[in-house]
Amino acid sequence: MTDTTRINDKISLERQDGIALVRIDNPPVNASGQAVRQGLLEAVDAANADTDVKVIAIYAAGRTFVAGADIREFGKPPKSPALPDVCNQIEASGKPVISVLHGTALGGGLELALATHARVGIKGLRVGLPEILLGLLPGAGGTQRGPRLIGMANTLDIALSGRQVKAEEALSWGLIDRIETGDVREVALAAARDVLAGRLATRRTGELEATRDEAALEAARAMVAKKMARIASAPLCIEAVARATGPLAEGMAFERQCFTEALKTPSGQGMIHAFFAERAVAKIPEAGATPRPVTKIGVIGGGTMGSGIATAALMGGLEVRLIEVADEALERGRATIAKNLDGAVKRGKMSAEKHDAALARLAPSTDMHTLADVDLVIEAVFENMEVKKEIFTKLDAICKPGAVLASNTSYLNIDEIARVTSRPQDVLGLHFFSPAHIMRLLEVVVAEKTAPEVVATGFALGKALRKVAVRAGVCDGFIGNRILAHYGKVIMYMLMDGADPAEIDAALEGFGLAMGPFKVGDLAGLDIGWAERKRRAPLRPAEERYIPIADRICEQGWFGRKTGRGWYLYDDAEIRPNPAAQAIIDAERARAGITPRKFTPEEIVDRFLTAMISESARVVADGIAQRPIDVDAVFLFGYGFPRFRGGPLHHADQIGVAELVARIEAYAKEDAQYWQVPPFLRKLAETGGSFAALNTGD
Ligand code: T1G
Repeated sequence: MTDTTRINDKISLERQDGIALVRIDNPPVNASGQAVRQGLLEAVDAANADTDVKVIAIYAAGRTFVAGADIREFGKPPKSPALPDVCNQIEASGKPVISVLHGTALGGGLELALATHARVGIKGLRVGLPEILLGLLPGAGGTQRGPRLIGMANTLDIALSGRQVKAEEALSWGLIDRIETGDVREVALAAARDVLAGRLATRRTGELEATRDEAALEAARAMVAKKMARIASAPLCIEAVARATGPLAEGMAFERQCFTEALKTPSGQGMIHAFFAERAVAKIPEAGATPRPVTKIGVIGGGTMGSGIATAALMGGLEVRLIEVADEALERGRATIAKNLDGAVKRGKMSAEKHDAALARLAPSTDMHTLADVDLVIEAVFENMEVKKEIFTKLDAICKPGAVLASNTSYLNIDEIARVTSRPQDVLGLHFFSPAHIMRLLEVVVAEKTAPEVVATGFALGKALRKVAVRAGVCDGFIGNRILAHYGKVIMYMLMDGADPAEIDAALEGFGLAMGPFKVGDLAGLDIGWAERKRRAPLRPAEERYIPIADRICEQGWFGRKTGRGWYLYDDAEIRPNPAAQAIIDAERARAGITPRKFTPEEIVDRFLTAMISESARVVADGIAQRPIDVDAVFLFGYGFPRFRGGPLHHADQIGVAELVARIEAYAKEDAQYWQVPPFLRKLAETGGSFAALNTGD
């Protein structure tokens, strides 16, 4: 006989044949929010109080077991019961409590499972302690029960990497006790019966002894010092794990103290913000529109970008028609794609069979008419408006009705391109970032007449290619490159005034950038920026301070890595500053009558960030980016902005809007043309506002 009680709207309790089934149902990922925690306690208490119940099994509905604490509760006043207390009370249950895990049992979800007396995994399960990816550490017993069950080394492995462990590996460690297949509830019933029949052993994890593993602790400390120095929670995590050999209650108290401390650190705040930024950007006005189906695409241009985009599309399971003007260029493109796919296999991003299947979906051609049946085309030729207009005119005649026509242009006006077609509603920008099969950012540029379902199609394509798609309006450079063009000037001003390339790179890498701007320029090719500066020259205000140093470097034919020299020399093992470039810098300073002055790393960072933030504020004010968090996502996923800083506008709130206004006003005394306080920023300062408050839906 079965009877089911709804404990609350997230938890139900079903009882039959001496078994109590506790079901969690909190879409989308069964995060352990307050109602889940409260309901779990009440359900387990009720089961313990029921003399007919002999064993309790906890499982979850939907696509996954509990995927963690509810991150949306962080930073808000804590709501009891706290998850560690729920775990402790479940573990203390007088009757055996088991858990059945499916999907991704992560963070607080795995900690909840560790507090049960046995764990059954459903095939395909992955488990982990990804709190480190949020700049935190496990805060509900993971650092205490983990070492007791799987040892300190394995606990440190997953708690410091944040990686997801497949069920088979978890089974080999003893993290789960068996792997089953089938319906979660049926598996829970069967496992509960096995407990009653003595076929599934149960024990309280907290009663096990943890063994101190000094070698693992020392190795972790060394790794963290070398590779995770900016993540404040990492050393705290190690010290919490080290406490696991003591009494559980003391270890849990210490872990809680470390967790609370980590939650307050800038890196904790930054990485939580980055987590939400990656998801918030999908909230667009066109989200309700139905995307058009895309299974076959055309890519025009087999150069670096075109072949990168084609690679990403093939890895995303699409058929790709690669178009080039001549056989030789086509073959180069095809070869680049094959090399990219080989690299993906080497990096473990793709299996060998998927590699072969992807390559089989590639159809190179020099005939644009082969695009007649594709669902979407991405034009990725060089940045010349006339060439693009010519291509879109042809596409308009060749492609089927409803085909989406996209340009990968980095700067150019999509409205102007759309106007040459009879179908402007089907035209948008899909701006990928190089290398396009690796960088996750995709700017979806919405032109004046772009139809909502075409925007939705761009976002759906982004999801299929595992990109972080960000909605952008039409302007020169959209979001990222417009802001880059602005702060790129301040980098040149500092260069002209006395800061050398290596000093600027070192200062910004010290702030956390993956790579300094001069190294980035050498990597991408200085000729790209040179062409851009030439294109923009007619638009440049006469009174704008212009620094010709980079032009002089390019005039020597020094384009960076691809020519063996640029700002740096690449002709031997280590990269070193190019003395000839320094000579040009010195000559240009002398020619301008400038006596070079010293810049401290702090001043370099302050000027760089203030410039980046001020243009970011303009981009939000102009509606080119929907919200500040969209600008954060662009720089986190497309420009190597450090994740532990959360993004330029999250970081702006850490600096303080009023302080930023004061800095711009101070700098304006040197150059009032460049340094102007954006009205949007001044208003924010005057009203005591913050960028965070503008992230509606965050
Ligand atoms: N809390 C709140 N919302 C969450 C969430 C969470 N933990 N995880 C996901 N979401 C939302 C997400 O914002 C999105 O919402 C929707 O669910 C689908 O997510 C005490 C303190 C589970 C692998 O770090 O890794 O436990 O945008 O698009 O690609 O020690 O979500 O649709 O409105 O990512 O299928 C630890 C984080 C928390 C796991 C699913 N757990 N989540 O990926 O879907 S800290 C995590 C993920 C913690 C304890 C500590 C992924 C996923 P919306 P999605 P997905």
